[in-house]
Amino acid sequence: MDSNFKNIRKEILQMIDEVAALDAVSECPCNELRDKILRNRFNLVVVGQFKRGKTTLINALLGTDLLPTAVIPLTSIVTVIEYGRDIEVTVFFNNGRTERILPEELAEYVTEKGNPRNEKEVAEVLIRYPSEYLKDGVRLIDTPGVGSVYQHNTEVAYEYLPRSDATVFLVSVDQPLSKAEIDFLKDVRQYADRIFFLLNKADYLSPDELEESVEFTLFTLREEAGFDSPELYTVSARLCLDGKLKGSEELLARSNMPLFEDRLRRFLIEEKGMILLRSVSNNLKRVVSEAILKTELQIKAIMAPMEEIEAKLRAFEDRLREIEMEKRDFEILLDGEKKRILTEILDPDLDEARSQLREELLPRFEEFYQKNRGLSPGRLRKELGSFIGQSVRQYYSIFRKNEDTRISIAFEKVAERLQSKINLIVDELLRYSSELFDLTFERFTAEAFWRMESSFYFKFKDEPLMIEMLGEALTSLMPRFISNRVIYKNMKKYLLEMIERQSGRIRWDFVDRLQKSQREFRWQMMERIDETTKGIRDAIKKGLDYREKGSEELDVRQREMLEELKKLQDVKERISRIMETDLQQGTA
Ligand SMILES: Nc1nc2c(ncn2[C@@H]2O[C@H](COP(=O)(O)OP(=O)(O)OP(=O)(O)O)[C@@H](O)[C@H]2O)c(=O)[nH]1
Ligand SMILES: [Mg+2]
Repeated sequence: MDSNFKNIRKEILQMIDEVAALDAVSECPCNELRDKILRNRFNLVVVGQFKRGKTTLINALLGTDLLPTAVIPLTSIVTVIEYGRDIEVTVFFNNGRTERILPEELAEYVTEKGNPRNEKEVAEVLIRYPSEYLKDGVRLIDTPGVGSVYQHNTEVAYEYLPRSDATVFLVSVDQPLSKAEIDFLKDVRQYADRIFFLLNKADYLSPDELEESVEFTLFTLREEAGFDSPELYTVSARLCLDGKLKGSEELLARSNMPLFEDRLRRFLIEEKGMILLRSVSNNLKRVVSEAILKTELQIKAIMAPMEEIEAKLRAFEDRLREIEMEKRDFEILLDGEKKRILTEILDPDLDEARSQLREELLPRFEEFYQKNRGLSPGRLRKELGSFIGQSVRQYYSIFRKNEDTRISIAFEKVAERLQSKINLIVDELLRYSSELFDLTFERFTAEAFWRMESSFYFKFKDEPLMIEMLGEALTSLMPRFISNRVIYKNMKKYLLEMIERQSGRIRWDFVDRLQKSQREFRWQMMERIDETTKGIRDAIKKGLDYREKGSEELDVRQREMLEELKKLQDVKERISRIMETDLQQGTA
């Protein structure tokens, strides 16, 4: 089945190359379509409470002891593994710095033991690894345990889930689902159609016990977490890894993993992958149809009576003036949508964050003061200052990560919707021109297709959050001899101010980024219309230019164009055929 996907993918890439080589086709959309296929990744996120075997599962899928696993809560940092020709491990730090390390050094960065409470300020680790498993673009994401001792670990799972193509949620046979797990699952129920449940460590139980465990887990998932039809597999990640390391088919079979691996690949590569190929083909067909129309226009401009062409050109220009108005409407709409994201998502979220932070932090601040009130004034001031800096920073950096996901998803939705509008305008323009010149242009709706890398999320995701530290000015302004009570009061005021000020900064930062995204998107959309207009104009003008040339040259050109037209029509037929057979919905 996989090879089916590979073949279709290859064939589409081949057609893109053919199309790109043709005169009538502009190169840019072809490059974009090619990139879309080549750069595609299937993100597989592994989540679950600590010690359920997440890291072991990833090692098992890869068939190697790459990632460190242990009996104590271990993974503290998100680790992303994707295909690379050679092993290459890169650490991304919170402040934007990156560092290449050796695979043996991984534990020093991604584990709680090697990097307690993330004192090294690691944001994420990326491993490139030469595994067949990853070759088709599967990207594995290991996360720290949900509901673990460190709150931020849970948040990480929330951040990655909306972006995943498939999520594996690990449960273990020896422990019933905990409250933390159930709470988490309730929250992510909306992604149910891409969550697979693994009941891991099946090797602990006898077949009878296992059956009981499956029933109980399914019952909990349905009744308590609210999953209507959870897809559950019992496996042993460890047996699978052992089996693969030792080359033992028997262990592998006992691990029960092949069944799940099969299902996962089918889901990722076939369902997700086919959707992508379908969308690319559809868009390629549109590119080709446009090129056909332009070529026909050129031929027409050579053959038709001059007065007729001129009259039609005038009508075309009139139509363009109407399009100018549609462009303005589009801009107003886009601006309104941006404002809506600000007022309906960002501002309420910030309000909530501020009040939550106050509620959480004030009692902790009070407690911290009580514990340290015996210190000298100078020390106390310093301790309180770093307490404030640390807790405010930690809270807001998590907030910002989550908000990033929320806002980027909202923006992408808007972009997708508005892009369909632009497609309609472009199609309408093409249809109008073809009718005007008595040509046929097939109407079809290609779905929205915006360049991934220009989306909000990808552009801004990893910028570090700047938190202003306790200003020198503030501390030095305080008189030297001052009671601890007064310091406490001043610092409390300072804490409240920090909460406000950081929220303001974050807001400013989001607004700025939204504006940039809006501009970028607007520019791309306008360009799309302008390119179409220019394409039509140029085609007619080229045709007219040829009329001035000698009849011999004209003949040659005409023949060339007819040949090109034939090639275009041929590719178009091939695309249609693939879309109607291999890519047809349901056959994937
Ligand atoms: N018996 C048995 N033990 C397993 C299995 N899978 C994992 N383990 C063990 O469970 C322990 C935890 O495994 P990890 O893979 O580190 O678990 P994790 O979910 O990544 O843990 P954190 O990173 O701390 O959240 C290790 O001692 C593993 O060897 C399994 O299928 N069977
Ligand atoms: Mg782990």
